Amino acid sequence: MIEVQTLISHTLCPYVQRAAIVLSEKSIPFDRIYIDLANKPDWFQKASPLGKVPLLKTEEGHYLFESAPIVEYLDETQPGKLHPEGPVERARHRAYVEFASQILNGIGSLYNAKHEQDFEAAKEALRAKFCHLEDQIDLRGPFFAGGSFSLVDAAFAPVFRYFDVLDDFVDLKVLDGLKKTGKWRRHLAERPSVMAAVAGTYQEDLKAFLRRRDSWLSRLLN
Ligand SMILES: N[C@@H](CCC(=O)N[C@@H](CS)C(=O)NCC(=O)O)C(=O)O
Repeated sequence: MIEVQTLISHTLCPYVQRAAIVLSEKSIPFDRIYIDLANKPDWFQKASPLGKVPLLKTEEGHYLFESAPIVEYLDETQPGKLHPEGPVERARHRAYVEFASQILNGIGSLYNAKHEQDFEAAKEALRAKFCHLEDQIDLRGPFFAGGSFSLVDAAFAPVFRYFDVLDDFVDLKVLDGLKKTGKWRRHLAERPSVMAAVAGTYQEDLKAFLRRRDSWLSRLLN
């Protein structure tokens, strides 16, 4: 029997979403196993040397860890390239995938900030990163690099998903006036692979997670 690939997941993890989006973009059937990160099973600890999701169990039973190598593995082994051909453009795309990770760290600083001053500083740092990003987005759209979906899109869709939830509660102004970013964000939100990357309970689950942070943002959500 041919095994399908398995994505070892957590319901809220943006890095897991990257892999789920790429699997869907490439129409690869896959199973998901959800891990309680507060209570990691032994098999997971053994398979994941950094103790993190995502993990991808390949059809041959190999465990791959870290979202960037996982999505590159999928891109190299399955038809429909999501990385550009040229080495310079490819390096630039890899850099913007890392940029998305740094923005995710910034979102973490925002929702963990205990005091207003740290919260405001995290907001400003995020705003500066998005202002830089705005200038990097291809004018033609609808994706980061123009007409075709890339791994950079898979990395940023989960970033924007945070703002879709936060916008209901707080006027962060982090993305205000960034026209290309706004268009790109709206387009990604409607992409079937992006919509399918999380469960229907994502919004409520994220809100509950943010409320439990006991942070400045938690108070704004309550
Ligand atoms: N650099 C990693 C980051 C993955 C990551 O931070 N995963 C988080 C969940 S979103 C995790 O598993 N954390 C382990 C823990 O909370 O114990 C990647 O790109 O895959």
